[in-house]
Amino acid sequence: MTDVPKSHPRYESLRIRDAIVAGVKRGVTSEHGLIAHGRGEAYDYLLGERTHDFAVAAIEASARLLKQASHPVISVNGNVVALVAADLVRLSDALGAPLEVNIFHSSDARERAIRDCLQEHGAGEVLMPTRDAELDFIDSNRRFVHPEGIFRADAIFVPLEDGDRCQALRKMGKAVVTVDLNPMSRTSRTASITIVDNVVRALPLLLQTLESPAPDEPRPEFDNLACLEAAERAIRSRHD
Ligand code: PTJ
Repeated sequence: MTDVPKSHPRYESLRIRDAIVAGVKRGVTSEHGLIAHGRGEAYDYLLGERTHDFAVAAIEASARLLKQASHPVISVNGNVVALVAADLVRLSDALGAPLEVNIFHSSDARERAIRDCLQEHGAGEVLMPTRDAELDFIDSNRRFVHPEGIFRADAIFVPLEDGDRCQALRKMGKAVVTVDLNPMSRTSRTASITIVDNVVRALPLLLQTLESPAPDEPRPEFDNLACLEAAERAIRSRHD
């Protein structure tokens, strides 16, 4: 960031904005991604720009679900690669889960740029969309997937998902873990687990949770709708 001092009260938020803008300039993030980011910023502001207890509970449940999955896959789009590419590669290593490019705003060039960016951050093979496997229940470009990735997955980690694909994946019987700052979005309400937090805070915490020993005592069953209600209360009260 060229001209904003670290002492600026909005420094962190401005730093993240710079990362998204750099993603657009580099060809990994779509211009629409800037608008999606702005929406996320608004919710983050209302949530006090911090990780709440309901997000920590969702992160713990996500770590358990992803660890227990027999074929977990990490689905990657242009926004998350601009913001947390290195963490996505670490997550893929920690889970032994492939990274798969699957974007909403269709573009072959952007798909390749996303793959290259992940590989610059240390990823090995990155699965790409193919014409060999198609998801059911969805008409958009996102139905084209890799036969060894999302198509075969029993659990998919897909931060900043769109509602249509989330619904399609759930209808196909797959577990979906998402990160979405909007607890009212269709994705949030359809996913198996929604982490209502900024992806830049949630990913390091998810990694930390995966790397820590699992607690001995049994954990209570995770209730996604209760978690979303807690997030809405936090937004409305601003001091939860
Ligand atoms: O690279 P592509 O083509 O796949 O496009 C990616 C975006 C994110 C642009 C695309 O999937 C899209 O349009 O998403 P939506 O439907 O606008 O949804 C984005 C959701 O993510 C919204 O509910 C935002 O509040 C939320 N969001 C935005 N930024 C963040 C976020 N949630 C967590 N962390 C963020 N940094």
